[in-house]
Amino acid sequence: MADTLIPAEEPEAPTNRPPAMHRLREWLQRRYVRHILIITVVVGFLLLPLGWLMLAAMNQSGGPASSIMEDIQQTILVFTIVSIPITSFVFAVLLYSLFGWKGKSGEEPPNNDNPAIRTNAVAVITWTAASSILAGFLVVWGLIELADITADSYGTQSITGQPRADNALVVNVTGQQWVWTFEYPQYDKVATDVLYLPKDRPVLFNVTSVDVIHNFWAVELGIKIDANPGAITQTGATPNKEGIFNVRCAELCGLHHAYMETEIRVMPQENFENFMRENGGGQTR
Ligand SMILES: [Cu+2]
Repeated sequence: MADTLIPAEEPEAPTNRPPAMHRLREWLQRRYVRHILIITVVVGFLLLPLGWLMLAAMNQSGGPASSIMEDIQQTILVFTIVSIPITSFVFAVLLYSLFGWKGKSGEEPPNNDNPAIRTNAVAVITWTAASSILAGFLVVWGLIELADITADSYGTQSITGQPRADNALVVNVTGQQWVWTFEYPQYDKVATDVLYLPKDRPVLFNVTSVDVIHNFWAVELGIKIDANPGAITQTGATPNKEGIFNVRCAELCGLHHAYMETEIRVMPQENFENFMRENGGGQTR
């Protein structure tokens, strides 16, 4: 009779097996389990500075310069930290499989007659609950921050697109290949190629383009919105820090897209008024 192929089977759990907690403790005492857990902790600690490193890189230009960007950075930090235990565990299993789980040639594969861990109710419930709590926390965090950011950026305008706050500054932003122009309608339409903003005053941006699609990205203010030809898109922010920050184009728009950038200069309200007056724009409202 020809050999029939019999699929490899997991060892059956014995019917008189000890309680789940006991088996779990036994499982945790196995050498490879302990090694993987130790590598997880070591890799975790090595990854821990990553969140701060990322923020340090983002803050090289002196940001965040608005509550929106503060929220975004906090979210990046929290998501990085929450993902570290999972990342380190995956890396630990990978590293152990590559370097620790090797036999010498000619060695028999280890004979494992214990039931697989996936048949252990305590272990299954623990890891399902842990990942659900982590994922649930991130969803709730994300939704709360999103609501905050939306309120801070769009809270500067009413449903009809008018500035909501009485003292809101309106800036008309125009993108074209490959420069940005900023017009201040409340100041006799002064126009500049650097974005001048007063500190602590809500700003409403009316964004458009005269040629192709660009994207107005005020990096340290944490806002980014498409600049479409023939349409006006709106966003807003309240700069809360004086200094020089960056505007970039975030939509591939042709040959010099990478150079389509300029500065944001956030200054005290008084200096802003003086600057506008010197450039021919007495406040008209
Ligand atoms: Cu562009």
